[in-house]
Amino acid sequence: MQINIMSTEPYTDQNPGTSGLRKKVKIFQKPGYLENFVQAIFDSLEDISGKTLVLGGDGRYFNREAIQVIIKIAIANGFGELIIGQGGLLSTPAASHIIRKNNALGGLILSASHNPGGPDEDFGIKYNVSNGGPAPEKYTDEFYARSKTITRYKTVQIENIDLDCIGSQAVSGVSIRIIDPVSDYADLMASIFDFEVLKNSISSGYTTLLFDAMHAITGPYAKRILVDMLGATPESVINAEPLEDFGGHHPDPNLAHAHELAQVMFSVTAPTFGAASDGDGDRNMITGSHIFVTPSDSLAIMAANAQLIPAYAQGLSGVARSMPTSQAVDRVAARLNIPCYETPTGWKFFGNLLDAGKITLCGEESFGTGSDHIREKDGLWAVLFWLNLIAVKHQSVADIVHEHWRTFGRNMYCRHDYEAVESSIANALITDLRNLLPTLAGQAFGNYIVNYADEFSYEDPVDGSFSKNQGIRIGFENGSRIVYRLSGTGTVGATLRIYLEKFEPDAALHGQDAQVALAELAELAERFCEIKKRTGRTAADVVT
Ligand code: VG1
Ligand code: CO
Repeated sequence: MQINIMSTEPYTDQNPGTSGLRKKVKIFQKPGYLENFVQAIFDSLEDISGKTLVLGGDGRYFNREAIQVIIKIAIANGFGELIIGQGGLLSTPAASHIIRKNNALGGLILSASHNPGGPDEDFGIKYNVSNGGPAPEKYTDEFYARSKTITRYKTVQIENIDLDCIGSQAVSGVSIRIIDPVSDYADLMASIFDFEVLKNSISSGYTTLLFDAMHAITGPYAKRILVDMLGATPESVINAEPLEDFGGHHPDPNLAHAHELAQVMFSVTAPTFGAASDGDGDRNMITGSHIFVTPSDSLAIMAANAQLIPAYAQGLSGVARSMPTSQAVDRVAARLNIPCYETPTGWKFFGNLLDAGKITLCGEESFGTGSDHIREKDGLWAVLFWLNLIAVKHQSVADIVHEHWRTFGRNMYCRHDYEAVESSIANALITDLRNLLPTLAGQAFGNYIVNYADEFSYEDPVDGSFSKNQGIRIGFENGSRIVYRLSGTGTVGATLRIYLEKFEPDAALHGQDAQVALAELAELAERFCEIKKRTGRTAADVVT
């Protein structure tokens, strides 16, 4: 095999964020940009000779081209086997499962998740390690360091691989397997949930459902599992065909972007259950007839009811949530007498806890929930979890949520995002907040007395690794919190996220609109950071 050593110039901006390297497609198309990053990853891995690499993406614009480039670099770097989803497609959770199932060294997942796709939109690439989870920081730091000094990459000159034809072939001595992207994942789901109960609940008409795949990766998965295997009507899955530009939309499962679903769920024709997933299939939004379940509540409800699901009938070893996620799940953990871990934002921080068996379920406020079945968050898994709960509890989504609040109290919660803020403004805002922190403790603001004001850092209880500057948090004596973070997944300027949380024990007040309940906290949040004043904006771009 003839390996070509190509000389290249390093780029200085290949620092992976919360979930891999995300940039505009145009940046990925710069000469050597993709090649450098992939080679930097391979250079950082210890021994790849003869090992297996899993490869696939969410089907967005540039997915197929990127896969052909990566195949050639992977062959030149000595991998023994490449496993690729047909059409270059693999959802993030399916990729995680396939890495684990095949004892692969790792995988490259091509996605910018919920960011829009198309020639002028976003692309992304993420390396997952052998446990199937996102590369921890010690890896990503190395990828970045290597990318800054790289002077050459290796490739081979071969014909493009036919990505559409399932089967194996040997190319330059490397086995290339094109697999069905759905089958293994569907089998895994059938091993976790009670598919018989689900089928009955759907065929009897007790559960009617609507799943919005948002023209992203979950279409084929949802059709196979919900329609073919569980018997839902074909109309139950909408926007099911993956498109390179997601039909021009943000494949972001929230009430703002999944508006087609939201409209139906709050209408007279609403089915009992509605859900949506994101670009790469790891996020989920759960709704019922006339009710939206916040992701933080969803995690807590799953934890409280997990024993009703076959795979979790033994109970949970523990749970975890990212720091800005509401403390609703903490209350469940306390009741169940199991540990609850608080990690920085990003799924990579759950991997060690899952591997060590310290937790069974985990989640984030950003529409992400998952379990120890893989090492990524998993959108369809969450959908099936809820469908399974509805079927065995024989309760509506609204009843399940309201009963949960009555039992545990309600953590009123919402997040305000200010997108594409000029970086200099965002950085100054964070610096000023940092300086304000030491002055806040003990101060009273109306009914809110500051209990602590600090910057979150995390020591991994398994390997002792330490992550600092993971978000600014201001906690009050009544348990309320304001959290500020800059996003690590955006591609334009900076995105400021403000997370607001207030605990409401009084059942008579559980029906309140969260925005109303959190209005005073929102004002305090503005008073501390002055995002509106600094940017001249009058409101957040997205409220979830
Ligand atoms: C966001 C979310 C975070 C999530 C990450 C990746 O990160 O807040 O909870 O893990 O996206 O999700 P950030 O740094 O922008 O806040 V995904 O579905 O975009 O891979
Ligand atoms: Co995603």
